[in-house]
Amino acid sequence: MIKAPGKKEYYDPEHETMSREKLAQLQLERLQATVQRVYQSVPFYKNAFKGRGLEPGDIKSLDDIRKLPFTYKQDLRDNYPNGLFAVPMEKIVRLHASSGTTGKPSVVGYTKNDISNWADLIARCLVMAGGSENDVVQVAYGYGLFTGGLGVHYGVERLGASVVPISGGNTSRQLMLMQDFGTTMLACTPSYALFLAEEGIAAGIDFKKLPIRAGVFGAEPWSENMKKQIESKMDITALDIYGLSEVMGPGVSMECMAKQGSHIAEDYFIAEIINPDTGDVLPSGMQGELVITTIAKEGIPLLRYRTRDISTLHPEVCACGRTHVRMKRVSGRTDDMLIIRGVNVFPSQVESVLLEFGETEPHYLLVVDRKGDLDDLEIWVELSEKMFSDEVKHLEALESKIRHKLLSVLNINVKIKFVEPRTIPRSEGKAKRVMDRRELQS
Ligand code: DLL
Repeated sequence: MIKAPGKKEYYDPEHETMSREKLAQLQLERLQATVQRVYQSVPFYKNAFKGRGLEPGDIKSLDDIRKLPFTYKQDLRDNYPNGLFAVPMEKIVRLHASSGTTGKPSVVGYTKNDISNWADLIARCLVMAGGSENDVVQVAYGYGLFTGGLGVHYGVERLGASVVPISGGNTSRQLMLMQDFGTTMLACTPSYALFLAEEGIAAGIDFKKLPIRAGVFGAEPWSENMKKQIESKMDITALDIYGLSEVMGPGVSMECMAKQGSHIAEDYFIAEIINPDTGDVLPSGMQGELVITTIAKEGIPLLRYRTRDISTLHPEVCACGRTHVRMKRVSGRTDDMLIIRGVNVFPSQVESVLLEFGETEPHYLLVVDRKGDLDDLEIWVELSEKMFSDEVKHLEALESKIRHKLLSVLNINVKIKFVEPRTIPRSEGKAKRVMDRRELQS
């Protein structure tokens, strides 16, 4: 199934390349309307406003957003399932829920307009990755309550490309269809993309000979080195797509071909970076927690949602011509951050170091224990078949190199344990990088 190549520069040039001045005006109008709406229809927000002595009319400029209360994941849970919805249930056409491992999930509801806007935003993202109606997009994100599968699906159709709704898993079938259907774009988590690439190579597939040329990968943090591995193994351009169910799902931001960060769809969302401890807004370029206000959502509009994701904002116009602010790749979550002997450690830092040497497999696990009163971090790293049968001396030297590099990056001593090929569990969705056994022991 071969389609002719076709290219569009922007999906929605008017909004994607709008002057910052016009964009600010649009944002203010949409923010004011959202504030009015939640004040009138969501008791949770009305109470929060009253508690602060705030009226919707007090939001006169974009800077006034700082007067608004934050919204936390816990607020969605406390109002489970639909207490924060701003419209009656008859207006809701779809429900999704976030992947919570404990307790109740946070539930999000979409109106017809929300679903349609989301499809437009994903179509925008696909065009950023060079997509057009001539593409065949294999959606290997999970379908279901998770927003990845269905979210991307409707965007592919909106663009007019062909969607292969295979969902996650069943790797050999993924590879078969990729070849038979002439997949040109792949959408899945980066860890699953890497797994597909490795399995494909092991099965003798030469990706260079396939039409696949781009990947839209997200839903979990990944490093630049991981990106390079996927790109070289699959012979594609790998781009980062970001989003979270509470705020919409995939498509909140998307990396363009200039690869200088991901553009946040600022006509739909207002982004801020704050100091997670004090809640103060930080100036552009400084790292902190990303906070998002939805300004065009009907089902469940959220004010200043605390994403817990750590990033940086860059407002300068991009080489691609888009004016929307770029966020740097998410380096981790404030709540995924491990504190080992008082030092902050993110799995993505470890990943970056491991992949830098290129001698181990990109499969690893951070195992945290408490020995006596001390935290102990051991990093399990998978060896390739070749390395596994290598000389002990070589392995010892590699172990020492990795340990020293990690000491300089993390500022703590860690142990490295090499494990046999294919022993670290693979995931078809979000990868699990940490095994924290500290609580289990105490
Ligand atoms: O993961 C939505 C999504 C689906 C995004 C497909 C991209 C592609 P949740 O399950 O609610 O929604 O998880 C949201 O995943 O707060 C981040 O911590 C993480 N995350 C999502 N995208 C990225 C990314 C979907 N590109 C949480 N880089 C977010 C790093 C990401 N982390």
